[in-house]
This record gives sequence, structure tokens and C-alpha cells, in this order.
Amino acid sequence: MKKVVSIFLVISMFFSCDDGDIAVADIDFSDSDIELCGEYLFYKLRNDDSESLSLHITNSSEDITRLIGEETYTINNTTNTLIYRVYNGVASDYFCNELQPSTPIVTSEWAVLSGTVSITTTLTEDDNDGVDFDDEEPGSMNSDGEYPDAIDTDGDGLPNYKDFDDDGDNIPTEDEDIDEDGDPTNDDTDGDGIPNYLDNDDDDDGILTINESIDGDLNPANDYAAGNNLPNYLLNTETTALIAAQYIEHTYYKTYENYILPDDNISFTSDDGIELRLELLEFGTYEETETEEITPDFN
Ligand SMILES: [Ca+2]
Ligand SMILES: [Ca+2]
Ligand SMILES: [Ca+2]
Ligand SMILES: [Ca+2]
Repeated sequence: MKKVVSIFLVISMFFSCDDGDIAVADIDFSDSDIELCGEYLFYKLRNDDSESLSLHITNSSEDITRLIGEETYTINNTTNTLIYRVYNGVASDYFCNELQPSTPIVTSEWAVLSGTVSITTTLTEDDNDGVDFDDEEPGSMNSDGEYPDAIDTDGDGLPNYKDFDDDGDNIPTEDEDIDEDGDPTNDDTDGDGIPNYLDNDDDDDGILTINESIDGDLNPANDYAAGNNLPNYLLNTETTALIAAQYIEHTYYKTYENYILPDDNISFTSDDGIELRLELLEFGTYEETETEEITPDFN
């Protein structure tokens, strides 16, 4: 039985046809993370980092990791390359260096001579404020990946799903989780049915929370009257006010996902003309998150 299996493997790995030698290999990089160097060398490593699959796109003047939608790039093995390499050692430091390291040595190299690669980029924005994205009422996404009907409770220009202070009272939503159970939606100090994170007068004393920062530092959470163990904005017996006309700085997160997919017919060729077909070749998804700081205009 063993003999039969090994013969089958030999036949499937190498066979000849009129166009030359073709090797078919199931080289699976799907469990490897994509790394990115500069503009724009994507690469993956596998097999104890002794093999790499790298995509280098140099003919774009734009930030290709930020172009929302699908873009197609021509692989020509000059300006844009897609290369599979095998090394004689660990290649984790092979990329991202100004000077090529002397080791490891590339023992085999297979390049795509022609073909295309598509990169489909999506952007997700979120405030990580403890309220689930869907519970922030984003509405439906349109074809541009935007949410035109998203709810903006405080009208500050930031829809709730990326507004870390949804009611604009200068208490961040995650800090309106009074019982600290990780869920700001079930805290309602004045019992009016509006949770604190959407209630701009948390204690219902007629003084807006934002105006209960009486020391003028735009933080109502550190203003305590003598003898109290709760800040004024949570006690309807404390009604001292200082009119605030400024929001605190907001932070939200922008996550870009780049799904990279070579075309179906792509094949790799070695220096000596042997063609290699990688079965089920899917480059994968590269993801980056950046933060954005913005202080909304006060209205
Ligand atoms: Ca929010
Ligand atoms: Ca708030
Ligand atoms: Ca309330
Ligand atoms: Ca109040």
C-alpha cells in the first residue's frame, strides 16, 4: 500500500507535457499572517519560516492599503512581483531590510511572469466604547461602505457607532457604565428610561451633565460637593452649574482590511523554466488599525 501511495505522489508532483515541465504543489500559506514592509511589500512565511510568498507592488502612486473597493494590479515580474521562495534557513529577517542579509540563501525561487492580483479593501470604524456596533443604530450600509442613516444622538457630526461620547455630555460612554458590568446600556441613574450614555442630564435635575463640571476642566466626573460620594452630575440635589461650550477630544478606530487574491490561472515559473502551480492559492487578508482624534465642533 505504501508503495502505491508514493508512486501516486511522484506522478502528481512532477509530470511532463509539450510546454515543458510542470510541478503541481499544494503549498498552503493560509495559516500564516501577512506582514507588510514599506510601499508595498506583502509577505508570508511558512514551514518554520523557511519559505516565503511575497507580493511587491511598486507602480502605484496611491496608498493601496487605503483604497476602498476592489483594485486590480498586473503582475509583470518587474514593477510588480509575486514570488515563492525556499531558503536554506530561517527567513524571518529576509524582508524589511535596507541591505539584503547574507543569510539565509534562497535555494529555489519561482516567480509569476504574468497575471493579476486583486486587492479588495474595506474600512470599519468603531469607537470601542462598550456598546456593540449594531446597538449603536448604524442603519444599513450603502454600496460605498457608509452608513448614511446612522443615529447621531448628540448631533456632533459623529454617528454613535464612532462617537465615544454618544450624548455629548463630556462623560465618555464607557465611563457611563455606573455598575461596571461592561454594559453601558443598562445604567439609568434617574430612571427615566434613557440610559446614562444617551442621557445628557443623568440625574434629571435640570442641569445638563456637561454643565455640572463646575471647576471648568470639562470633566463632570471629578466635581463632588462636600460630604458626597457621588459627583454632582449623578445627584439631583446638587444643581450648581457652569456653562460649558466645548466637547472633549474624541478617539475612534479605523480598521482597514485588504483581501488579496491572485487570479485563478496564475502560475509560478523557476529560473530554469519549470512551471509551478500552487493549488488553492489565496494570499489572504492584511489588516491595520489606526486611531483618529477629533474634537467635534460644539453646537
Ligand atoms: Ca458610541
Ligand atoms: Ca456621555
Ligand atoms: Ca436616564
Ligand atoms: Ca444633571
